[in-house]
Amino acid sequence: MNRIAVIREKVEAGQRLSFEDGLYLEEEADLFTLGELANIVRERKNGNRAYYNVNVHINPTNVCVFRCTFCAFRADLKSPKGYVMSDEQILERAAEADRRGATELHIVGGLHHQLPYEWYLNVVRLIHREFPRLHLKAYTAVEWDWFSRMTGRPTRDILAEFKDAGLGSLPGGGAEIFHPEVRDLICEHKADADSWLRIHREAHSLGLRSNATMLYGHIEKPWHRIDHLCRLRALQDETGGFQTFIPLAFHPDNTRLSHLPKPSGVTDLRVMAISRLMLDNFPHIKAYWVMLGIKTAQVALSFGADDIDGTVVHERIYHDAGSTAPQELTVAELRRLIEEAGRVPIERDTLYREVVRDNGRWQTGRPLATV
Ligand code: V47
Repeated sequence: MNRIAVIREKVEAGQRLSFEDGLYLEEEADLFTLGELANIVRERKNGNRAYYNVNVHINPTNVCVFRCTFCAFRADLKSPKGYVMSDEQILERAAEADRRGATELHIVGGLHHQLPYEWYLNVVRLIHREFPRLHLKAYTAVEWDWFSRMTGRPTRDILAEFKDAGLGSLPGGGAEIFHPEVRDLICEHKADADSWLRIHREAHSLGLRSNATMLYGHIEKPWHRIDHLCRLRALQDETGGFQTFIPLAFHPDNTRLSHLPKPSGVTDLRVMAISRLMLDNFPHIKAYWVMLGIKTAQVALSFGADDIDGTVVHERIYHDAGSTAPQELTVAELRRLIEEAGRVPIERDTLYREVVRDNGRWQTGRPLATV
């Protein structure tokens, strides 16, 4: 039997693919075979459903001590582009999210040279006090590592303190590519792979769920991507705390890697499918439409993805790096994209519970209680 037939048998039997299988898929498999195999796993895990949510992004500051080569969002302390949102601006954004019926606020930003630990804690505390129903998916492992460096306190204690203040879960950013051969070249100073993984392990042990990402299409080789996926899979075996994996396509505009081409649509779909196949213990794979563009995100629903993220609004990280996707999609647009792809749209909250809406009110699960 040839190699792809062996891999097909494994996928059909629900058996785990090895590192070598992953590398073979990267280097030898054609796009349609990848899509077909990934779709088997996608439909086994999530049927014909495709999830979206109603969310709003907030990036409280873009000032950052680090200079990751792929980032167009960050600003130096004294740069005219740098900003720090006031408490009033932060609360107004949360109020906007609430008015829009959002169930989630996605909060990430820079590691400011001068803002103290308490400022970051206050962002969560402030919003949670005023809008306790909004799920706060806040701060990447890189930020948690920074808080620990600033205070000298263990990340686990910090996570516990934020949880008490209203933290709901962790987004998946900051993972980039774990292997030091790549990581040391694109983001030398920030949290390394072991720290990223340790922080997610600690979050899971505190009962917090989290997401994971991989930034691809820059200087990494296919085997770095497979290594990255295998490391995530190993941690998920241990904790089961990851909800969704989001492959992030590199956008080169306005970055120090602007000489590199953008990954092609074919690469986007191949990485999506291989991620679905390798991460056999992740319940969800997200096609983040802001990063992929709407058209590729729609097609990705047949290449392993079962989620397209949400309404988003106010996204900056990708738009600063040249994303031509709109700033926002309405719920009607999200549902139409999903239906046109032959899937059944389901609104979820951050923890993948179905959201039921009635007359502008929302509730997770049934029956719908009055709010
Ligand atoms: O960690 C930064 C990436 C990430 C660029 O958890 C870039 O639900 C491409 O993690 N080109 C932040 N990528 C975004 C992120 C995320 C997004 C949506 C949903 C979730 C979730 C998480 O964005 C960074 C980095 O890997 N990034 N600059 C760029 N020029």
